[in-house]
Amino acid sequence: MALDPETFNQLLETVDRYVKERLVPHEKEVSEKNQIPPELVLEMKELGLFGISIPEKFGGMGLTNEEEVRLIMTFSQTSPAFRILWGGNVGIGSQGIVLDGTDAQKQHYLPKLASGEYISSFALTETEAGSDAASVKTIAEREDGSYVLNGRKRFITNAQNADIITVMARTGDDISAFIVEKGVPGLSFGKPEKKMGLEGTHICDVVFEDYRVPAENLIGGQEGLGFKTAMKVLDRGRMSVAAGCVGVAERLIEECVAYSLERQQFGKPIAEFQLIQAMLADSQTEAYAAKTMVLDAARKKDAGEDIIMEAACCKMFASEMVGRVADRAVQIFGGAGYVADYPIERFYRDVRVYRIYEGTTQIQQLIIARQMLKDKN
Ligand code: COS
Repeated sequence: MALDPETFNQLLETVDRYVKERLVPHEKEVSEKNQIPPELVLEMKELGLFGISIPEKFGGMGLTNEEEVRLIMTFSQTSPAFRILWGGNVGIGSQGIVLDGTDAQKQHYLPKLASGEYISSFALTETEAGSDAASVKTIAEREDGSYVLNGRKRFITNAQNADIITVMARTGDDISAFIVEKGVPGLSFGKPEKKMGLEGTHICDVVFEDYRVPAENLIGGQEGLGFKTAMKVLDRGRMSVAAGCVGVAERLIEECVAYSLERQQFGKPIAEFQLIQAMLADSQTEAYAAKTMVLDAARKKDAGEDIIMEAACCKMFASEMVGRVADRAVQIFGGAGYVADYPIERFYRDVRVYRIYEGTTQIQQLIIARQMLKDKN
């Protein structure tokens, strides 16, 4: 454990209190204004959330994988938009540098990411690349001491707010990863996309037109490492997404229990009807199964094991699970689950993307089966 158990439990209690007292009351406003209030962003920076996965020597908390998923589960009992704000820095935005960056890259960028001074983002997806990660067309050509980037990235979360973006681009036949800074000519953004849910989180295209990135921003200082960097980053990101799904499911279950005890039909609370109880029990069982899986995979990773297959299992099961839990929540709330005055309708829309981003369910199935069959034939 990076923290002693008592300190870690205090951190979880602080996060739990913060979520309930500060974030839950702002969920509706964030959804309606499509913006997280700046004072909440500041508070989340002060809590150290942006740096939970960054080593202590670079100013982060350096949590173990188990601690990290437990913290994410606790934090995620609110709108996913709040986690996505700092989740970029913790997961896919910073991990390319943590895992494969040069010492100079780590020293320069990680303290800024850990404090939240820099917001980061991850740009792999293009019109013809996403699930097929190896087919990126954005090109990086070496010229003097720089690389010149040309291409268009698609649906990139947090891109417009980001100070740095990890960009996958083609250097000859291989893919390389670059740390791209904002405020340099040649970088522009597409229109903010109107999404099904996740208000408060923004996605847009990122366009490179003769954008010059210094050669020292090539992650790892060597061409051709980018594909594996992206794959390793996504393994880690999938654990965070799975932990986020568990947190949201637990919140939805809590809402369902409270509502079914309060809502009266046929002269008694609907919680007394066995058909409602069956839905509660199914949701509880599935959330518990997902939680157990995520904790097990995180512990394996802490023990130094390869968890490519487990991360994909967790992402697939937890994202499908939270979809079913949200669907049952709408059913238990009935009409109140379908109108926007109650939070269920919002969560139902928000969680749909979990089955898509950071690798669709179908991509996870492919990864799981490949790992199962590897070296067997
Ligand atoms: N960790 C480390 N290395 C990995 C890896 C991982 N998780 N996955 C693959 N690699 C390595 C392989 O070992 C292989 O190395 P060698 O060339 O040394 O043998 C190399 O990377 C190429 O791997 P592979 O042949 O499996 O590449 P594919 O193009 O067939 O990959 C999948 C196919 C589906 C696995 C890949 O494209 C993928 O994960 N796609 C989903 C990406 C995604 O999540 N996109 C969502 C948008 S980004 S938020």
